[in-house]
Amino acid sequence: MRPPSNPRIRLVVLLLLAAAVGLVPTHPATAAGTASTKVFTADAQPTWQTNGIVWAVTYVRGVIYIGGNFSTVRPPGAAPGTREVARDNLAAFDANTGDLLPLSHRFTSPQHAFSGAKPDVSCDVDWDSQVYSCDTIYRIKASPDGSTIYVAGDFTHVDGQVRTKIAAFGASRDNAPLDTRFAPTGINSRVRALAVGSQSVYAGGLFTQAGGAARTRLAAFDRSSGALTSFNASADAEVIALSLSADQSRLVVGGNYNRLNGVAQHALGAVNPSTGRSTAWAWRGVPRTSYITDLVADSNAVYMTANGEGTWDGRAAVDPATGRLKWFDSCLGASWAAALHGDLLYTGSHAHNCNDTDGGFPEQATDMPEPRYYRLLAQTTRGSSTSIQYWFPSTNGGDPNIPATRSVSKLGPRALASDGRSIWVGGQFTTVNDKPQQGLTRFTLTAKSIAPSTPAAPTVQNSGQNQVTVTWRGVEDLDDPTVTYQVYRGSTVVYRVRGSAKPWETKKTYSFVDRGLTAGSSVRYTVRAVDGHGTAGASSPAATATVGRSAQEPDPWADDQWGHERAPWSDWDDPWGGW
Ligand SMILES: [Ca+2]
Repeated sequence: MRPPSNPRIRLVVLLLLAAAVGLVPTHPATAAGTASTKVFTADAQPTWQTNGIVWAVTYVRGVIYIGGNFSTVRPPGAAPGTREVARDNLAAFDANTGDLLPLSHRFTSPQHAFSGAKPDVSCDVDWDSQVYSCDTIYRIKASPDGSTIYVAGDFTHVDGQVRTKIAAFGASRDNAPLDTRFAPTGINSRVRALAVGSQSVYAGGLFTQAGGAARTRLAAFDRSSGALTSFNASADAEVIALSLSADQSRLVVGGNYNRLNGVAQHALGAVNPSTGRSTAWAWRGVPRTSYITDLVADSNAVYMTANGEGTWDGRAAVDPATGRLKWFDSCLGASWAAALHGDLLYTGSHAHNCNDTDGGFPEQATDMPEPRYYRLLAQTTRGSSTSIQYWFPSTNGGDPNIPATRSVSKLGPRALASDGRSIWVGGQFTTVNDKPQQGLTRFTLTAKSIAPSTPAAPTVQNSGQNQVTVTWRGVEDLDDPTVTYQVYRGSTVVYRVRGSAKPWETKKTYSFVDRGLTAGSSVRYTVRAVDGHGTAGASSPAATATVGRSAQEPDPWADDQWGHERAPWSDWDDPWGGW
C-alpha cells in the first residue's frame, strides 16, 4: 500500500498502526535479534524461466519444484518465445546445477464462458473468445519424510484423471507418475493453502465440500489413502496459508476470514491438527483490512506475511503454542511469500517504506508515480524485534505489457524456498535487478557479491594553482552498504575514499582536489566503486580538464550536473571520511 504522503500524517498512521497491533515502539533503538546465518549475495544466478506466473516453490531432496500458471519453461538468458520446453503449470529443477528435470504432467479444468462479466484474471482467459479455465497450481508442499510432493490449486484433472484441486507425486528426479492412492475427490473450489504432517494433508481455500462431505474452507486427508479425515474446522472466508508448528501440535491458519470455527477471529489462528478445534491464540492484532498471505514455521515461531489496504502489510513472528506475538515489522508494501534459511526470514513483497524497522529504508522516489520497491528482504527471526539485513536485490512487479485489468496485482515475487545453498524466488516478475528474467530466479551464498553501480561521469574543474577538483555522485550496491571509490587520473588511482552505497543515500556527492599538476596539461578522470567483498563496478565515463596556473575559483554554491547543491568543504583531503 501507499502511505499518506504527508510525513506527519504518516507518522501518526504508523503509531496508530503500532498501537493497533499491540506493540508501540518506545524508541527506534529497540534491540533487534541478530542472525548467525550468512546472507545470500544479491547477484542473481543463471536460472530457468517460465512464460507465466510462479505461485509455488518447494525444495525437497535435491530438487526444486515450481508450480503456477505457465505452459513453457526456457533456459537462462533465453528471450520469451525462444528455446521453450513445454511444462504445464509444474516443473522441477536440479537444485544444485539448476538444470531442468523431466517432471511433466498436464493440469486441466473445464472451460467457462464469461460474456461481459470480468473473469478471474488469475485464470487462463481468452479475451477474444470470452472463455476462461482455471487450472493454476498455488501450493506445493512436501511430506515431512521427503517422499512425496502435494500439489494444490484450481485444476480438476491431472493427465486426464480426476483430481479435484489436489494431487500427489513421488518426490523424484525422474518424471514420477501421479500417485494413484492419494486421490481426494469432491473438492468443489480452489485450494490455496497446504500443510503436510506425517499422517495428514491439510487443505485450505475457498471450497465448501470435500471428499463427499461438508468442509468449509478447511479439510484434511489421510496421507496414505487420500480419504477425508474426521478433522473438521471452518473459516467464513478464504484460507490462504497453512503451516504446522515445528512440533506438529498446532495447525496455524492464515487468510482473509473473520470467523474461525464460528468464533470471531480475524485472519490468523490455530487449530488442533487432529480434531480441528481452535486452540489458544493471544495476538488479535491483524487489522480488519489486512490478511495473512503466507506462513512458515521453525522451532522458534511461525512467521507470516500480510497484505493490507491502507494498513499493516508487513511480517510478524508468533509463538504457535500460545499465539503470542514475538515481533512484527510495520514496513509498508504488500507481502506475499516467506521462506526460512537458517535463522533468517526471506520474504517477497513490494516493500517501499521500512523506515521504522531496524536496518530499514525510507520511502524513495516520492515524486514518481510509484515509489522505489525493495521486493526481496532478509531479516532476523530471533528476539523480540527484527532487523532487516543489507540484501536488496529486487524484481519488477510483472509484465508491463499486460494491462493491470487483465492481471492479478503486479507484486513481483510470489513464492520462495531455500535449498540450503540458494534461495529460489518465483513470481510474476519479468526482470531481476533490472535485467530480463521471467518467473524464477535464485541467489546463492557462493556467487560473487553484486558489483556496485557505475558512477556517472565526474565533474572536473580547473581550480587554479595547478589543481583540478573532481566531483562525483554516489553509487548504490545491493549487498554491501559501503564501497570504496577509486578516482583515476588516466590509468593511475590518485584517490580513494569510502562512502555509503545505500540506495537511499546515493544523492551524496564526493570531491577530491588533485594537486601539483602541470599547467596547460589535459587531465582525464574516471571513477569506479569497489565493494566490501572486493567486487569492482565499471568505470564511469571520463571527464577531462585543462590544468590552470592562475586561480580560477569555482562558484562553491553552483549546482552540480545532477542538480544537487555542492558542499565543497566535505570530504576534501579526507581519505576515510566522506560518509
Ligand atoms: Ca556488492
